[in-house]
Amino acid sequence: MFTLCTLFALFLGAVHSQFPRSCTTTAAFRTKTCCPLWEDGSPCGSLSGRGGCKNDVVFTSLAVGKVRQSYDDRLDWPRYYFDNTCKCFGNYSGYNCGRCKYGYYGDKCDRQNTVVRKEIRQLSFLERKRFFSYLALAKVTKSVDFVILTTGDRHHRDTYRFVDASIFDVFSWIHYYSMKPILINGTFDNSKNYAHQGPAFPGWHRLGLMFLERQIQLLTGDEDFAIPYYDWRGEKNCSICTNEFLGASNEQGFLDDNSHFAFWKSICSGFNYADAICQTAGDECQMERLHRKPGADPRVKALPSFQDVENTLKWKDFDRPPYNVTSRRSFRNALEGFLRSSDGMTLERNMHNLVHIYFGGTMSQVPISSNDPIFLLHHGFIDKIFEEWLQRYNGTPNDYPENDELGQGPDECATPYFPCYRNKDFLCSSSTLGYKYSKYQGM
Ligand code: KOJ
Ligand code: ZN
Repeated sequence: MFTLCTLFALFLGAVHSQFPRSCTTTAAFRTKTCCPLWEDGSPCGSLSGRGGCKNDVVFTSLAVGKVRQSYDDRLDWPRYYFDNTCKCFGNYSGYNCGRCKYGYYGDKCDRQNTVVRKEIRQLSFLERKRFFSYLALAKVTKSVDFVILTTGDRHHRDTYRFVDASIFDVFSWIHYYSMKPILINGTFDNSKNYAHQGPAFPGWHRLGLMFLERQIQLLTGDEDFAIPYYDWRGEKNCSICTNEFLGASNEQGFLDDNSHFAFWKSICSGFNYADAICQTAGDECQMERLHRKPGADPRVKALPSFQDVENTLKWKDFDRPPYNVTSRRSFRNALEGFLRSSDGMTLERNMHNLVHIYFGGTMSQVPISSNDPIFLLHHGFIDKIFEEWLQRYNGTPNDYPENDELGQGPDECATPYFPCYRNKDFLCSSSTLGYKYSKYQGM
């Protein structure tokens, strides 16, 4: 075993590449340019009118004009790495304008499709099997488009390495990377991150699901693939934690050997090193199996109720000052689960956060929670509630507030997705992004 692992590690060590794989060359970093050639041989497919290489990525006021020694590579995303990126025209999208905007398909990106995300218990036997097969494929298929970052010491850029990961693991890593403590002037701030605890939370996670959904559509050629959701309202216990669905757990809290994800390993396990990034990436031998202990945490008496969801939806303001975990009467903070939804005043664990804690194990640890596929189903339902709010109050990008959370400004790029998607742009009907939700239990 030792020899196999060592060999594997040496093999991966030879891979030198970063984010969009084709933008990880020395030349790309030196020129801070990520404008890869499209099929027609021109950067961003400019010869075919798909897009152009532009220096106009939005960036935060915080960074302007300041020379910073030891600062976070994700601030002003993606400026630390790239100033010039592809700006795509019409329905074209992607890091080289070779893809279509969400919701569009075809060579010319002129075909629309709206996929339907269903409650997992609404899927037919065949649809469910297909979902598990697709996930299995995404877990073992190396991402052609993207590579991930690992570092030994974030203060030293020469320890930054970009390695291969599977499509599912790229998705999982994005969540991990977004919530690493933020490095400012050489010290780490543990209290903030780019995906949680602020107005970016609903949209950031919406984009995460869209990203993986599209990657799986491209991988399988199945344009109708949609991630299912789990409506946990009023559940006495987790009824999908069986081997037919998301897997039962054994005595130690590992997933049952006969379940679909029994032998999946978490990328970035052992995440608790302060100033490195995902040191276990690429090292199969250091990665841990998925843990889950639904209902075992004494702090969680029950999954959120129908009434909890209704109460959350009654907060008309998308978010409110100070736009963090202490925001009162804020839909975002109630949904994220730092606020009691009935009074909008009491700060307590609820909704999204409570469900994470309910599952225990991998799901209850923010840096690695996205490794467990039940994360997709939980966040699918969180996104469905977000969508319900958008429809009830006619939410638009204008409802997204200016705020002080790093990387969470309305015009900042959701960090660390590539290319840039603005945080505020997810406050729109999901059907304009290419998907909608089935009705289930009255919602
Ligand atoms: C995991 C997460 C999250 C919150 C919790 C619990 O990913 O967002 O666990 O607080
Ligand atoms: Zn999260």
